[in-house]
Amino acid sequence: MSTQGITLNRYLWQQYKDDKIELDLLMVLEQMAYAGKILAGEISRAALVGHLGLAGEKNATGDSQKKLDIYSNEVVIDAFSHLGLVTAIASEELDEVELIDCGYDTPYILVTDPLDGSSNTDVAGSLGTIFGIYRRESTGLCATEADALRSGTELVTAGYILYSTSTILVITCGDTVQGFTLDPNVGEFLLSHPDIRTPESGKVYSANLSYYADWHPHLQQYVDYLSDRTDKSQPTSLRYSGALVGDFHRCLLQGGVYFYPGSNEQEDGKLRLLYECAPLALVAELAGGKASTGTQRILDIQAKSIHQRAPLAIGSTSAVSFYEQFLKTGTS
Ligand code: P6P
Repeated sequence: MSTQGITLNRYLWQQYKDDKIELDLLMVLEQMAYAGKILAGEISRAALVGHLGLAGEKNATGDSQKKLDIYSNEVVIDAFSHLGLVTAIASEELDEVELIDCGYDTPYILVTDPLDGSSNTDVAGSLGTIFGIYRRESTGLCATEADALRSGTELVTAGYILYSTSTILVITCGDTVQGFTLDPNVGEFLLSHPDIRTPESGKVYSANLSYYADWHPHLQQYVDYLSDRTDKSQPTSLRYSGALVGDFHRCLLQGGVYFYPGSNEQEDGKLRLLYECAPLALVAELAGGKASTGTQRILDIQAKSIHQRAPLAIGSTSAVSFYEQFLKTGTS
């Protein structure tokens, strides 16, 4: 490894000196990276330490919780408790917004899916942590749920950690998107994907086609069009891992579109707006991509409840726009 590797801390310190990031936000991102390092190690050892399988509970949105879901949530909470920077957390694994550090001047709110892709935990599939940071608006000693019910346009920063063949931290920093790869030999995230830009189009589309029969007819026609593989300006290769973070990361770097639409059974789909769709939508847009429900920009949606769901189409601008057009008209 080159000794010239730029660590996350060195990168963020330079951004601070260039007035691109505030010092307290630097610390918040460092803490998220710290949680990611712990989770990367624990996920890779899960089978050896009894962390596979179900925990026997369901989370607030009815998903069966895996042992790693609960462990990941605890790691993230511990990383921010009593730090004096994050006053409350809205998490997929918590029924309500959890106050973790009351204080009149504790500035930030964390929204997070501590472990995205839980169906992959027992089969060594890719997993992720999704996070977004809002500046607190309330002024009392303790934050309120309203501090977390925001629109994505208010996010101060957002990103994700992908646990796969390597552990990659992607963050928004100002109006840029930066990627760092964990070097386990030194325990540091090193800058590996500077200034990420999403290609205008791409080969891959990512969706669970087993729900095809339950989708809007226009969406069925869209999938039929892609499956025909003759329009090379649109995605022609299907990739679906069961982990949004991994499937989105592919679209972010190589272009393409991930979509999880509403259906006859679930009108707003499965994904949660606050801690899955909005943080990734900020990453997508700052990298030159697009994120919508199919009819509305994700970042414009004001969250009304912390576990509110939203349909999602995210990735290359042209691919998402084509998806929106087909959903509206049923034709190319
Ligand atoms: P399905 C994981 O639970 C998740 O939230 C995303 O990471 C993933 O893309 C999707 O749900 C998988 O859902 O219905 O295809 O199993």
